[in-house]
Amino acid sequence: MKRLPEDFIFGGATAAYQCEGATRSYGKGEVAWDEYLEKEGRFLGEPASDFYHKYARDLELCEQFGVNGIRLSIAWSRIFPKGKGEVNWEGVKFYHEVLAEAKKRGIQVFVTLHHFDTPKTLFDNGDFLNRENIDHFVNYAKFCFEEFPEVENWSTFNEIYPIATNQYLIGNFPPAIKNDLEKVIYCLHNMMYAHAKVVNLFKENGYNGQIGVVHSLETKYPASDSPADKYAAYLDDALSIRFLLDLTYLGHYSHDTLQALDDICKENGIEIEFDENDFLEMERAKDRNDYLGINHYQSHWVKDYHGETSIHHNGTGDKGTSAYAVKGIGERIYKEGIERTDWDWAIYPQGMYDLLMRIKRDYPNYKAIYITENGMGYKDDFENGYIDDQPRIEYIKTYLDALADAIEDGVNVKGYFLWSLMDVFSWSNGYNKRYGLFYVDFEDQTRYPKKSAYWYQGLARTKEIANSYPESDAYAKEMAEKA
Ligand code: BGP
Repeated sequence: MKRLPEDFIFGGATAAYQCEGATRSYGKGEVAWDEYLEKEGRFLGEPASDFYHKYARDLELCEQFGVNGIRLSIAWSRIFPKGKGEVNWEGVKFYHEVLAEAKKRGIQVFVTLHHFDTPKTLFDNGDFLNRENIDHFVNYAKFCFEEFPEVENWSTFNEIYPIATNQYLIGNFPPAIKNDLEKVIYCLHNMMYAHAKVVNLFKENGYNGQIGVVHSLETKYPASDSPADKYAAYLDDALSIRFLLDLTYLGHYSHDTLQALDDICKENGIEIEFDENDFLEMERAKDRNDYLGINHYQSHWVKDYHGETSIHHNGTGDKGTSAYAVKGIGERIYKEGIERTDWDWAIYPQGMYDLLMRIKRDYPNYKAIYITENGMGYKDDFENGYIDDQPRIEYIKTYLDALADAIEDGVNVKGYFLWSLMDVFSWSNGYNKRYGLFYVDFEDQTRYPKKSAYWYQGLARTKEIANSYPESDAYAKEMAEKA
């Protein structure tokens, strides 16, 4: 049986908009999602998991189930309703209270400054495509560093690549622009520049704690051994992974990344120019990242593709409906023999191992890694208060096995945060895609531990990655008796 280190964090992850609710109360300013979801008419960010009122219960459950770390984000517009200027002190007070409660229960907190929720006034003014907003983000970060010295771990952004592609390529996030690769590239670059500015500010002002960034890194493999497919996987990887890691850890684009970018741009008729001064800032930040947060759920197999961009996002859980082909990059195909979730996410733990080993090899100045998200979206069945989510347990177990192998092979991984701690609202899927250890009844906001919560408790207690523990066996027995 594989083991994880004694001081490992067995955490749970959340994000403000996905759990807090109270989207338009207690002085919170608007975000683009409020209006966007209302117009779409499928679901809203209300009530989410009502963390605004239920945080004490969620943190109590953490303590009870051995979850010794929580990832949460501060909603920028709860602090600065308009993104800048006037402060909403009620929002500030709320986060102080959450942090105090976590401390009381011995739970380490990792705070993300931006998790898909730029205040609407700044979003409508171009979000990170508008360089003025970089300064507003830096000022917001500075305010937080000074106001919340009790935070020990800060992440600047959550998932820069999905922000750029969901907003400007796939179009399933506001402002719902499709197929604009030029915007994608400038968004990635500008957000990485903003990250570097915040890291430099943090270190130069000597604030308390650690700082890092959370990247979504999904491993890419060629669909076949053909040179064309290999090149397609290489291009997909270059834009989605290497672009970000180069800027994080080298402070500039490597020759190979630039070359790949050039190929992608040529085929799409785009011309890109970066301000050389940006790289001075990034070079200063490259050795100052205390950790890298990795969100990793799946891997992709990529095939040569030169047709027009054609994407269908599976936001319903109708298995087999996803399609993803980007002109001049490649087409992500369904690889035979690889199991997928109802949302078509490929379950392939080897992808996590390969990714971790590659970071150790290519970016040896990384200091520590946390898996800041991993987990399985599932349509949980609720039977008399019991939730048998065995497939989720198996998913987590196989990924943790791969993680333990990478640690064994020398990668410094310090913790794992399951997405999600409790069921939360999903941006493009609403409320039927559940991830939590704790089932949330979204009508009355009661929490029910799932079988996976008892399994996780055994894991956190023993640090051994087993198929079952006395806790989960007892739950299964009780469930069978009640059936
Ligand atoms: C990550 C985000 C999370 C969360 C998760 C699951 O990309 O950081 O906020 O939503 O993915 O995604 P989904 O809800 O689309 O299944």
